[in-house]
Amino acid sequence: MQKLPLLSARRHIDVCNGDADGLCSIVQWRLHEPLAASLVTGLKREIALLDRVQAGQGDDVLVCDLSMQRNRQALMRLLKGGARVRYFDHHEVDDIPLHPKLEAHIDVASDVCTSLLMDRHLEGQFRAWAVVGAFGDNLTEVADGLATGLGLGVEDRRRLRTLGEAINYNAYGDSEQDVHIAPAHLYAILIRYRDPLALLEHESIGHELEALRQDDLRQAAALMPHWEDTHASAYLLPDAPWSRRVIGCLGNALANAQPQRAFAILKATESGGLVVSVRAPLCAPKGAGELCRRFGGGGRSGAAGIDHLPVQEMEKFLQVFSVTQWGESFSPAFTEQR
Ligand SMILES: [Mn+2]
Repeated sequence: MQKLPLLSARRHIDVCNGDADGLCSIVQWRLHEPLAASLVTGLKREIALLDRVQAGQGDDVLVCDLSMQRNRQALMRLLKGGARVRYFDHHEVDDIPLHPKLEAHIDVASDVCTSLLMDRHLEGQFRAWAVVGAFGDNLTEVADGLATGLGLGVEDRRRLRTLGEAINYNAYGDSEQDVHIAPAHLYAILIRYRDPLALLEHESIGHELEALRQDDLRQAAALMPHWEDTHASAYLLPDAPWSRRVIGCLGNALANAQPQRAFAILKATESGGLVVSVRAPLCAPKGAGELCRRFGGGGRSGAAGIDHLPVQEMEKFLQVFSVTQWGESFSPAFTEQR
């Protein structure tokens, strides 16, 4: 039977984090189901993106790599309005609503990311894109293993890694003025290619982003740690366009270079506070989320953050950071001291 062209009023709305994991999840889905869809995305820090979505009866909404916890109200509004929602994510969530119109693919294991959940759902159809997303989320080992399974050699694996890290880098900034290309515009380039290696061959964007990322990392490398001991280091960054961009990949770069060490990166903000990013040691990725939650932040066990730390809390934060037992829960002895 011949398929009729799709002329219904049904709208397709894709919503994702503007980092590599988010964008590469949507890319996989839209290569699989190439329908005209509108995209709602933003910078890394813009999490409550479902608030911006209007959809109702008969509409299809795809959500990728956005905390369900942080978008729950908007999700319930869309479901009640009659929209069908497919939700793929790997961020912690207290409970997933049961609703006939919600299809949730949530897995918070530390070795998965949203691109990998999409890859699982699509049974590896666009695995090279899943690999790019996973490299972007710093799941280097998993990504490298999957790429090897695709028969890719060391050079191609390195290319996919660089692309993932470059896309991820591009999502960090306070506003679109800080970043090289708005994530929505970057998506429009990515989706032209079924194979990310072909994108690298035909487009300059991957190489441009990587060159800028290296420039910003060089600026950061010139800084001395604000505090360090044998197992952890804390850096204090000024508020500048380069530091607003580099804050995401600097943690990964430091963690990859010294997998035994925990890192805290504190950056001054325009409003006079600090934004904090914490990495547990790569080889014992536990404790970061717990530490950040004590200061009003959140995140996963291996990587977490605090959106706003008052300057007067900095010393207290550094003190708790310095006594954190990485790889296990906080020691009872320390809990009693508080
Ligand atoms: Mn992610």
